[in-house]
Amino acid sequence: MGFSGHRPYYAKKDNDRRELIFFLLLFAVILTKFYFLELEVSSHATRNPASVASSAGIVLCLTVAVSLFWRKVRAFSALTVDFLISLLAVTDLLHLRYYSDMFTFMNIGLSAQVGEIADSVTALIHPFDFLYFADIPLFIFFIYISRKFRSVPFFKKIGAIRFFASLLLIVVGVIPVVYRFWSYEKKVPGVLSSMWDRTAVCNNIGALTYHLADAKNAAGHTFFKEKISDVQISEVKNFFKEKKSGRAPDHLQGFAKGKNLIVIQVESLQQFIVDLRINGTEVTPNLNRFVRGSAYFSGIYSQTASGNSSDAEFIVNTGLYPSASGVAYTRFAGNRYEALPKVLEDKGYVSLALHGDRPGFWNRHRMYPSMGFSRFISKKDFVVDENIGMGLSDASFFRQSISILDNTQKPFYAFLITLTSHYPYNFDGIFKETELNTSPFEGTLMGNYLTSMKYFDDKFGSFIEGLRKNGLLDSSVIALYGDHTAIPAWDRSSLEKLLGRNLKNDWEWKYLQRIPLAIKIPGHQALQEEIKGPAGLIDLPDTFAYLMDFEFRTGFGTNLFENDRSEPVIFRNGSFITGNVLVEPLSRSAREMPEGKVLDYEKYAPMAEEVKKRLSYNDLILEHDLVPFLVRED
Ligand code: GP9
Ligand code: MN
Repeated sequence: MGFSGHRPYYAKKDNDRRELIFFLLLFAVILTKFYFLELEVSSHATRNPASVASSAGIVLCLTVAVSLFWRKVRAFSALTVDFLISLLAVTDLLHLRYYSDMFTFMNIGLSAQVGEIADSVTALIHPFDFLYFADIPLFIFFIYISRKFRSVPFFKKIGAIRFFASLLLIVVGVIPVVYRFWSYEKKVPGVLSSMWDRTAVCNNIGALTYHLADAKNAAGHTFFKEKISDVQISEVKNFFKEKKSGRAPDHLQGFAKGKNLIVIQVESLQQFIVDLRINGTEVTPNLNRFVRGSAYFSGIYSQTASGNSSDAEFIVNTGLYPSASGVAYTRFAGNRYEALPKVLEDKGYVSLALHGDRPGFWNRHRMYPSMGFSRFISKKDFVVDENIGMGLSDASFFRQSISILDNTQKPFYAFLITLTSHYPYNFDGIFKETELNTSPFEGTLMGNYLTSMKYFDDKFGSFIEGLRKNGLLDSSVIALYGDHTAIPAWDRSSLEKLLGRNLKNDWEWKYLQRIPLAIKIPGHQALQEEIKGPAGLIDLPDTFAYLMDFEFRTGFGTNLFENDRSEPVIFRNGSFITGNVLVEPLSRSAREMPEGKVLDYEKYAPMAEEVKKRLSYNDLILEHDLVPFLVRED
């Protein structure tokens, strides 16, 4: 009697072990790949235990799930999963090298930009990167050898015990993932939906958990989109068709036609800084001088939402409001816009954006081409001869920008975004170069902020001098504004102390949340006056269109030079300012600013409806990529 027909006990045991070894190896190999990837994201990757557990949880769920597949396709499925996930890791590597950013499913479909990286793959890929796929032939060899020398199949049928044990393992894997999502969101609310810095997210929660969060966002936005009817599209279209522009001084209409446009977005520049003195010293003498030589708008309120700097950029360039949820720059980079750079390029301008941070921060490398910028000069392109805080110092940024602008074809639209005066305002390099007696605020957030502003001002002064020397000062419209507020609510008391004002109430606080806006019109001296009416950055594109004589068809704003402006300043949460009244429809409140006198809400209810309607149009435009329909002639 031979052994045929009977599977010997030791062979069965052996077989169990081989399959177990296969999946254990697969688990370990995938985790190792992402371990090395995370080292490329940051050489001092955080490796918080909760993040490591979450990565392990994801790989556990994947390997266990694939180990339940039908025996005959199990090997193929496992190796396909391994291949795809290795491809994801290598795609990340290439994105990191090209854009200093992680790959995101949100940007799939931005074909022009995918092409950009595809063209450079050979230059970006390193021989060692192929190691990410090296396990696959080894696994195939392992299975082949085992099959050759054993009579029993490598992969087994799934019995009940194994099935339930696997389900249990999947539950065990899911727990740390859910925990990491929850704990990170708790620490940094909104971070996983806004994804403002994907590499930072990756460094905090691990590359795999980042990808899971990113895939969840992409799926949410793709599959849970409400349908839009033709009637709705025509309604939005009519809104823009019927948008009336009020009367504005004739002598300014088209006054700056053909001039260059230089827009400077200053990080965290809040309005109270203008003309501020501390211990007898002017904090921003250069800015103050610039303001005196410009049309100065002192009633501009920040309209940004969770996109901070990127929302300010978005508002100024597109004339649209920020996204109702998530961030426009990361959610809607695939949309088509009639934004300032595109409109000006169509008029023969060259448009360029300059910023001293990594190109992937806030998804700028994707969003700028979508808005029509033909060049983006980022930290990758500047000579990084001085780094302060998040990136290139403002000193170096402004210095290099002068010669870049000098060498740029005219006319141009240059959009400059400063960086050094970023929260928490205490980067070393600032203090080395800047002297300001901030007593009694030394060493506090307020003291550091004032020093940061002085630092910015010194460098801005040199920039203006540089423009004067190369003749650009007299041939360019220069607009400067603060992107958003600087002093958080928890530090109200410092602002009260600095300004000697009581800011206890919300409307007083809101009144202080203004950001300055100054527009210098070359050759026009008559405008050196303060314009106090309430307005927002959203009004900038229409204002440039008026001054420089072009058409801007899809913005919600209106020309800031209009006489008797009565447009409400709309905030993303539906509240608005009209005249000196702050209206908050959610709490049905209307108060006079800054004193807080209670007014009859009902008087403002119709305007609240109008505001709601405009914000809903904005959402439709973003969600359904409507801009091309709005400008199409029927
Ligand atoms: C970084 C900077 C970020 O590029 O623009 O500013 P934030 O959005 O954090 O204010
Ligand atoms: Mn900012």
